Amino acid sequence: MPNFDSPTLLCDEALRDPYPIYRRMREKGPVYHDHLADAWCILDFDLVRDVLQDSNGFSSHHLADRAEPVLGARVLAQMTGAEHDEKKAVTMRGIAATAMDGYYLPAIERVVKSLWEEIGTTRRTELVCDLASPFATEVTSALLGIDAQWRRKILPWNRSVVEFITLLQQTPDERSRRLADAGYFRAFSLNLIESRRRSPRHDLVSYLAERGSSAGLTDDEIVALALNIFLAASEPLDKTLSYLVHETLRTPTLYEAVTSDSGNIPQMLTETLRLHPPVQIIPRITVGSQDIAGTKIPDGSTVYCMIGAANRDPSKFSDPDKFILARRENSVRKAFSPSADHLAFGSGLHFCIGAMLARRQLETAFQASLPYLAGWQLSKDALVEHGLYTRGPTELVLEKRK
Ligand code: 2IO
Repeated sequence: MPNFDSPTLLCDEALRDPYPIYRRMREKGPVYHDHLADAWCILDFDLVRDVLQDSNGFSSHHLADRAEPVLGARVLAQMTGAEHDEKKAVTMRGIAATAMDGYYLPAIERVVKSLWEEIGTTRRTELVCDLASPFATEVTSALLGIDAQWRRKILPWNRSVVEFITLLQQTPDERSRRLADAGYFRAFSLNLIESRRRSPRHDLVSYLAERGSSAGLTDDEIVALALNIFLAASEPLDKTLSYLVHETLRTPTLYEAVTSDSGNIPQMLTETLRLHPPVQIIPRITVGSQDIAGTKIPDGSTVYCMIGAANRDPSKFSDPDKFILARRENSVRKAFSPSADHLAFGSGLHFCIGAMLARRQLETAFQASLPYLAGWQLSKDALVEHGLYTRGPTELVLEKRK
């Protein structure tokens, strides 16, 4: 019988601010069974990392129900063994060939500058809407090769895909609307793949259309991958840029540190990702019964790796809720690799393949924003955050300095 005083992820409070709930869960032990969500929440840093590194005992086959209905085929996060390695390798080569080439980063810089020029014509701005979201959409579309004229059309489709995959509850009506939207998005992508195969350009869809099949990717899998990359690359990007700006403007010493020495920017990003990981939950399913820190979890159970809780584990990070620029326990050197001291990019076999790309995109965008930030300050109650599976600012209001 569930106890209704027990902390649960299925409540509005968790969407507004999950951190007090994580603390209450942690008080009950490092593994907490959320009855309402029917999931075992793992809260400690070391345990989360252990689970993510054991892809035999903790599988990601839940994506067959959570992602495949909208993506239309299996994605890398569902694969293992030689198939996984081969298809991941071609995808990573595609990302490198498209984004690490001397054209992409300057293009990002232009996008960010032109958004700030537009913002500069006003006295007040809501930065999620005016900067972070259009930035995320534009740079992700540019990577994949989706022309500007389509962006407005695909955004609601992408929203539906994101919601289908990340919302812990949905009504049958919402579910069918999202499935329909996803169908339009897949049809659009298939069309894009076929047209890029006929006349390739310098973008990731062209790359995968041309070389994907030699790594065993079917067209349906390339479509799934394109949708996966669109959501996985754009959804966390606007959130992290908004947090970077918010942390910088609310602490003058941080602003000083990043403007006087751009060498501090990677550290700024590293600590932002620890304190505000945009992906808060990484689910897994137990294969066979599993023992985690003395708690026995039955076969086939849902386990939630709670990234936001692990990244603020007090036994790992001193003063864990505080932003500390040069944290010794959060090394910038390892921050974008599988041995990172934070878990914002996951860990193990399915460690984020876009970590390096994210680093470059965000460092470029943040650096280009710094000269403009001088003219702005946070308004009162500037920041509104929302979300649990993916979480970030939904409002960040700035006003011109007098
Ligand atoms: C989208 C959830 C934003 C991924 C999923 C099918 C796979 C995978 C993740 C991240 C972030 C998104 N899961 N990226 O958690 O590709």
